[in-house]
Amino acid sequence: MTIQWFPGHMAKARRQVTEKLKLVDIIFELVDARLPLSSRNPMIDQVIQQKPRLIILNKMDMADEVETKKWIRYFEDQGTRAVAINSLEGRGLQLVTKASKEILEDKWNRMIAKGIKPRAIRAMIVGIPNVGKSTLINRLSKKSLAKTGNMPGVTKAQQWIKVGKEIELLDTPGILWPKFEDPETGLKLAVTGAIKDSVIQMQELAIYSLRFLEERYPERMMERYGIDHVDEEIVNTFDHIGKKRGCFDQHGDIDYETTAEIVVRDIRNQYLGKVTFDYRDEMIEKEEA
Ligand SMILES: Nc1nc2c(ncn2[C@@H]2O[C@H](COP(=O)(O)OP(=O)(O)OP(=O)(O)O)[C@@H](O)[C@H]2O)c(=O)[nH]1
Ligand SMILES: [Mg+2]
Repeated sequence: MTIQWFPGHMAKARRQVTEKLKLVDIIFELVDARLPLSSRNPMIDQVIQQKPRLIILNKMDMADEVETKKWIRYFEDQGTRAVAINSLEGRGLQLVTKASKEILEDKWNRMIAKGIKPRAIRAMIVGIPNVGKSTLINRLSKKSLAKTGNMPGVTKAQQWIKVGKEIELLDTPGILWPKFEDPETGLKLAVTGAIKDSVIQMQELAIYSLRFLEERYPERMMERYGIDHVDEEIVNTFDHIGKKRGCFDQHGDIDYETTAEIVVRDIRNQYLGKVTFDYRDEMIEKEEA
């Protein structure tokens, strides 16, 4: 699937993040735990430069737990701290505070040694659309007693949210668009809801999803649809699922578009369980090749 964002849009978003960079001590890079690599903005390193960073794998409740652990290790092996959380239910939030303090410990100690009074850590969330930035901000702000007012020396309109005593979070996240030359990345982003359905070819997405399930989770596919493989003639598979789920048009034929929508919706609604689309071992192999 090839989807193009407007380059102007992307440049503007990038500029907004760059402008706020100097206000914060640390970046919370939010990624989708179901696709920890594919949901990153490929320019992220250039955008945030040397700023300390914590990678937050959000929506961990929807992802394959074994893979999530592997991905955390992958990022940490690369020298970047990473934690997994569920913003919707507020799970793992204390890890964010703990990791942030550890990442900035040296810097804080240096400040204290110079006689500078320690202050709260200032952070900004960045991430692609729909990754859960607003949910995390709301979750963190609910825990806090009050929003802090404008801070002297920074943009007047800038609002900060107090997270416990130790962190202050910028109330507006930075949106970084995903960009992808690899069509599979587009499909992964589409199936997890990072791309508007109006620009998605639903049947193509359903075919990708079924092939993925066949490869990774055939037993769950069996349970849901009564098949453990995708037919070489893809229409046969659509016919089977369509019939099972009663997707007929007014002539009594299988409605392929509705069948496709059902498959994609089933995955998004977790009827096929916790699913990770970025497989670490496979992606590292690809990277190394
Ligand atoms: N299951 C689950 N759903 C989540 C989690 N975090 C966010 N969501 C859902 O993901 C969807 C998108 O969340 P938002 O917080 O609006 O995402 P966003 O990054 O602010 O999106 P934009 O503002 O469009 O850039 C919502 O339906 C949330 O309920 C999570 O940890 N687990
Ligand atoms: Mg939002």
